[in-house]
Amino acid sequence: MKKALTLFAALAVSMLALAQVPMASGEVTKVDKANARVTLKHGEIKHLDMPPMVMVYRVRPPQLLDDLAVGDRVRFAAERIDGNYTVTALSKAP
Ligand SMILES: [Cu+2]
Repeated sequence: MKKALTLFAALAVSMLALAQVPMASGEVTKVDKANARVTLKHGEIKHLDMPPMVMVYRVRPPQLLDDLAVGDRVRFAAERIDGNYTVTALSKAP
């Protein structure tokens, strides 16, 4: 029971963290599954102080790259983790 509660608490915290990262818009210009990297042409990302640009992001988890192709328009959450710009959530834009 205690284990389940701890798991639930961890899940709630991670969902909260996810909810606090604003989603940005972008277009995929390169998918690098071997290195778990994606290149995105993105709009302004205020919480990271970024103007629109093309840049490479680390992807965690790498499975976010499954079914992703060059030219796809996406919504994504980017965070700075250990000094690396990292995509932590990603979905194709409708
Ligand atoms: Cu950028």
